[in-house]
Amino acid sequence: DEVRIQTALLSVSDKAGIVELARALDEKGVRLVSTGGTHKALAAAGLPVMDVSELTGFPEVMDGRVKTLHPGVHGGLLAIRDDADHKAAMDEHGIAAIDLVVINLYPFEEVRAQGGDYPTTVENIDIGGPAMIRASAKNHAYVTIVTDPADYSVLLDEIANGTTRYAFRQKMAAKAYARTAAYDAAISNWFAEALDTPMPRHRVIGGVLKEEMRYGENPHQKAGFYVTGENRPGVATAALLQGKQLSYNNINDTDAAFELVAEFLPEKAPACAIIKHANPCGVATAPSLAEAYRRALACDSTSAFGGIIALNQELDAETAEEIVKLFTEVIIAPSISDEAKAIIAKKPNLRLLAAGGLPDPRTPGLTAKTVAGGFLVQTRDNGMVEDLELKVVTKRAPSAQELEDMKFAFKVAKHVKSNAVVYAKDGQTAGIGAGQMSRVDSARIAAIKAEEAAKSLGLAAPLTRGSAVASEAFLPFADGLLSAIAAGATAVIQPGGSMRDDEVIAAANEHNVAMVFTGMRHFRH
Ligand code: 93A
Repeated sequence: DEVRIQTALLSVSDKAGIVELARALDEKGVRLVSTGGTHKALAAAGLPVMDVSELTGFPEVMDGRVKTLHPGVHGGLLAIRDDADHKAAMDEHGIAAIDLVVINLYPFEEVRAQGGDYPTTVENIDIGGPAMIRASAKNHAYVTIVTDPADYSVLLDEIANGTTRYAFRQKMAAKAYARTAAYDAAISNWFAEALDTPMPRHRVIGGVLKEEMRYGENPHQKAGFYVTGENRPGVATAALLQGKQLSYNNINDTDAAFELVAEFLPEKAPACAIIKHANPCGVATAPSLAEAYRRALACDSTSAFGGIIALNQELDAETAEEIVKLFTEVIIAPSISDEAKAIIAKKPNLRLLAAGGLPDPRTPGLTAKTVAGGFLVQTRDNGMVEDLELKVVTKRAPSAQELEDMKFAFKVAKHVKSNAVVYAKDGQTAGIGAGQMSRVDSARIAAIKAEEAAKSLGLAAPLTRGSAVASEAFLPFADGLLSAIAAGATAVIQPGGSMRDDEVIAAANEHNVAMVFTGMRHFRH
């Protein structure tokens, strides 16, 4: 099953490493054929290389739109080498066998991510490249296809004796189809965006494996991290500066933390979110980042142990000093100062991620969830309280401070598993109730957490006293409201829209509580 590599066709947009690869192939006596730009680069390096138009007897035309789309190329890729008819066709038409194909495609994904204009993006849809990749991969019985510059060294190891093995060609063929599928998925997603139809019949959803994890949510499960190339700064694009590889749960929680903290604009105030099991156990804004961390921690310092910390701006030395006092699994921030890096380095197991920016909470994008036999897809919950028309429904309107706390609490509630009840005061969560089947239970749990926090901080009264409370979905009855009032809330924010809104409003008025309706729900399951 070994195939000797005699002729290689190299056609790459990303020219990194191609001269070195071509030189190594040349030294093995491999004949090199190449397209315009690649040919130029190789010839400039003094390598003997044939232009593909020499091979086809047809020039590159139409600004390179047609350069390899020719039977002289595709016949050489697709011919079954030991089939008499195929051989006869090759002889008759002067088609030469191509044994190795090295291609990377026009950078459609990069151009799209950089917001290229429409015609530029269209021009970056590669046609000839995917055609050659798919032809070579189909004929992997004879042809070796390389689509990733990271595989150049793997290839050179493989062909140490001048041949490739079937198992290798098969593996590379599988990778090649994943590449063309992901490429077409990116084009399909771009069209969905351009047409503003996020859920059309013809959209393909796909991603490529970024890394395999040691295990999944539990040690007996396998797991991989696939990326869609959306180029949203986040856990998918973040650089791991130190610490062990991220686990499945780390990635899930880090994403939850970073998407939450990104709701708070860095130019408004430093913010910190601490996450456990994908739910926040404390969120705060403050004049300094270190203070934001301390206040987020104060909400539930017990749960924060072994948690995941997300920051909405550069991690500085002061905050790093605070964070290393407690056991933390992961920190993610847009960037990390050099002093902070040095401080975190004292905890070598702590995973430190620099994301290079914050994910834009208003980006549409998609989320997916599997069900038995399929998966559900929806656009991201990109609603933001700043964009909503808030309606005061009680006799008493909220004070400016109450309104700020309401918005803060509602933002956090959006990132808490339903049913979610969040108390907040002075830009700091006071108590969070998550994931209960009954909303009243969530409200009670949030109040209990606040009392515990008050005890551990030595406060005379829990922070819920005089707080704003948010419910991510409407309060169906007055009971939830009454338990929040009992905990000390003076202002309530909720979507509204229950059949019993009147009862709930009446109860609020009776207790002189201010309530606003957002008109938008934030279920999260
Ligand atoms: O414009 S294409 O769709 N038409 C072609 O016939 C074709 N052949 C190769 N794009 C084509 N390619 C692509 O050109 C390759 O996939 C590669 O990305 C690029 C290399 O071009 P050059 O060697 O001229 O820089």
